Amino acid sequence: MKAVRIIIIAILATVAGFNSYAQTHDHSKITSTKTETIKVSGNCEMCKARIEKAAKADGVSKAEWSVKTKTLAVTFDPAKTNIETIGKKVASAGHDNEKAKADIKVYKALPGCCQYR
Ligand SMILES: [Cu+2]
Repeated sequence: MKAVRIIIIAILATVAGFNSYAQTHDHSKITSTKTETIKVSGNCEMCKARIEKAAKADGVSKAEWSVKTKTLAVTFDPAKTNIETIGKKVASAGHDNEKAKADIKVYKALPGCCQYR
């Protein structure tokens, strides 16, 4: 019967080990990021800087706009923001995109080289 007792102790120790593992390993605290790409109107390097600056708000870890393809790739925390919000931020800086259009007043205030319409 000694062997049985040892096996039971071994099982209990394993279960206890799992429990403490679960407690120190809270899955709700792990943040996952999402990357999405949207079309954003613009012309030049100045536009690039403006678009990326506008997109980099709370929850956005990476924003990169391409002058060549006119696409903005954003990496963000879906718990903090979403692509619609990011699109609105970019539009409020003067750049039309898939999610929102820039206000005419904001657009007219852009430097001449940046006016894409
Ligand atoms: Cu520009």
